[in-house]
Amino acid sequence: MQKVLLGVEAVAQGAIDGGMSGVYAYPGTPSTEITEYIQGNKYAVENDLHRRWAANEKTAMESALGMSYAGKRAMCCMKHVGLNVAADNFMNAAVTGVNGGFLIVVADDPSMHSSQNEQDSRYYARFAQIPCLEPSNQQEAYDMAYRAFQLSEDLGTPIMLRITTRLAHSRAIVSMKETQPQNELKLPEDPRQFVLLPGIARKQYKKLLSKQVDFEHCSEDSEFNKYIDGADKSKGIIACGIAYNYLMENFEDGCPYPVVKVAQYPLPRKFIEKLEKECDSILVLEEGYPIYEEVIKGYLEKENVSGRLDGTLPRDGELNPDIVATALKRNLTNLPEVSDLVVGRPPALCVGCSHQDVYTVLNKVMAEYGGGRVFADIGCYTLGALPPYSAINTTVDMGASITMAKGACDSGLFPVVSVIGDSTFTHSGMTGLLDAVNEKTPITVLISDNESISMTGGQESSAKYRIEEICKGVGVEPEHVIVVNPLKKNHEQMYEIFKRELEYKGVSVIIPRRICIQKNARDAKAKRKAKKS
Ligand SMILES: Cc1ncc(C[n+]2csc(CCOP(=O)(O)OP(=O)(O)O)c2C)c(N)n1
Ligand code: SF4
Repeated sequence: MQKVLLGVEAVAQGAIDGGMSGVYAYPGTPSTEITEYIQGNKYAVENDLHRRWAANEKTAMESALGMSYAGKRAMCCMKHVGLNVAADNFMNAAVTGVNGGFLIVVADDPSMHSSQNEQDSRYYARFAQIPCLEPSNQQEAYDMAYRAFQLSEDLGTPIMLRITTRLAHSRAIVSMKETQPQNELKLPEDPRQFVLLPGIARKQYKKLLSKQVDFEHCSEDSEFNKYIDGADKSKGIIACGIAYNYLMENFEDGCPYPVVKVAQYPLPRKFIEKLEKECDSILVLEEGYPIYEEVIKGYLEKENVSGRLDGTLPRDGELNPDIVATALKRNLTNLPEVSDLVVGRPPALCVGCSHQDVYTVLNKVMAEYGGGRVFADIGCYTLGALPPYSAINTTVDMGASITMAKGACDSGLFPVVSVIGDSTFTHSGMTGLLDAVNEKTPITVLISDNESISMTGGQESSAKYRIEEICKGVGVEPEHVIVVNPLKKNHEQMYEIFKRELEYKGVSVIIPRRICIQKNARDAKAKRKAKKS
């Protein structure tokens, strides 16, 4: 059977057909739709595959490893910066190894379309010393997700599948395979495999090191890696992941140069050595950091290797067929004109968004102090950094609003306000709040609760209606946990509360709560649809 699928959907369908028992994930562009596809998939619903959102990427990764421990096939998905959050478990899962197949899908965002950096997750796979798959098209994304569980079980290791925005969010026809049955529950044969006490961890780590040769052989034999010969040996090309697609788009009749197509790491050494022997120079095309260009060029700076490091390709941002053509010194003619309709539109809060009311009042209060600072977080409310609000001074990573506010406050800054959303608070704000409570740090935390994870499309927030209970549980004094309704008619009351709590010499939490208007409209539409059917 064939379907037209987005790259992310191809991953989801491949995992379902590959015998997965559950997906564990926290939303983040461009990975979100993998889990959403599984949540809406008939087979996944009928067979009750695990598919509920986790509180953050670390809890997702750990739960997926737990499913693998129990012998079943588990997938964990996140955007690239999510892997920073899950890195502790990720690195250690490489040492424990797996029982049931364990697939970690990481979606990178080169050019930072909706992210704060463009880190390359292939570094993490190298760091953890585990195999990494990187599809060049949607069919490979499906095939890799389908095969990854078996590969993981055969090699006894987690497998990373790295995709990037362009592949994640474009469609192609995908041929599907027969659905594999799920694994039966089966505990690890070695009861100590997952007990990383130093004595056991040392043995497990040696095991991981001894597998490195197998990983390399596996890459050389992989159906996804290829040596494609070419008549013109003046140049040999190493094309990684989607860059292979961009390369081939340049040549209707096939590439004249020998090419090593790399879609499974570690690098297939034999192919690279052959290319090096046969060609005068080597061009490395990789989407992301120049990781393998650096490896091949080496410490001695081999001069016949080019790529992002020597300026043949730009050092940052996404690749595309035109950039590859320029690197190959091909003439770019007949490029289509970009329509006048395509203009840059800065993102903005929706008209009527509850965050607008929060910033209107906050700006009024902060103006009276002049020198204070607002430490914000990541979510729709980050748009408060732009005019007309220009209300926030920092946005760094999820959870950093409360902890950075604490540090600034420790330095003597006053007043200090933190702005965080409900989902970001439960993702990684709660622990920072505990630090502040423990030291009675005089900060005011605004948890702008729109009952939704809006920035990524309105997924269910994990602590709906329980934010105030969590804050009190962490130790914020009940009289300093205040819920307000952020509507224009309440601005005066909000102003009084904000001002009073800013003056309080301890931790205070204000929760402006009103549902995101987009989420509200979507929920109402879904209800109407359900009623009709
Ligand atoms: C570590 C990490 N994971 C995921 C994301 C993607 N992401 C950005 S903001 C956000 C959550 C926003 O929800 P919330 O804090 O409730 O704010 P809202 O958008 O609803 O206003 C997510 C999941 C990210 N930027 N970083
Ligand atoms: S999607 Fe919701 S939270 Fe985001 S700007 Fe629009 S109304 Fe506000």
